[in-house]
Amino acid sequence: MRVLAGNLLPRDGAVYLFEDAVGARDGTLLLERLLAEMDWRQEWLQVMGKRVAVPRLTAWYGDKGYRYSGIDHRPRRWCEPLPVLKDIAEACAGQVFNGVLLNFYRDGRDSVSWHSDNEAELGRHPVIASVSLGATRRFVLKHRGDGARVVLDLGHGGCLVMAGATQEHWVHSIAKSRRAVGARVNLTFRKIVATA
Ligand SMILES: O=C(O)CCC(=O)C(=O)O
Repeated sequence: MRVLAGNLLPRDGAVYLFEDAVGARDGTLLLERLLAEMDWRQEWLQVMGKRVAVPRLTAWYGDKGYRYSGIDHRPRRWCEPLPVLKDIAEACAGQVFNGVLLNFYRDGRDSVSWHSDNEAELGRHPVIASVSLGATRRFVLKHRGDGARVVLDLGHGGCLVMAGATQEHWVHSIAKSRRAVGARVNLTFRKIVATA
């Protein structure tokens, strides 16, 4: 596996990108299965008193429930083809995970707004491995203090690992795109250490 240039953050955390963690052909087959077989949900948020659709579909599989962005994800049991992707994520991250949040970006109108993965259930300084399949999308990390940015294009088969103090000091997002962008599935493997 090729890791892109060591730690990609200048300070206050560690981010590594394994560009070819999943082979291109395997990745395409896995993507088709995930699109067809995962329990994709449209979640809703309350924003200033209004009910707003989360701009992507999501699914949560794991040993425990998970509260994310104010939404309670009931645990769904691990099922095919998740274990092979979990093995890859664990090999990249060097740690075991017990849950995965899947995001399905249907096209360029789907996105994820600025946030960090700093829920209490993940403990202090969580390691998160994020596998991307399908269309390339631009992932931006922004430092909470001085606004410094690190821009990464996450392509098919890549695995991004965020570790150390990354979630404490940096937020991340994927903006909407006006370009024609195909489907992308992202799997963020997490380790729930405590139930909230
Ligand atoms: O789609 C991605 O690469 C990022 C997903 C993400 O930020 C999250 O699930 O917390």
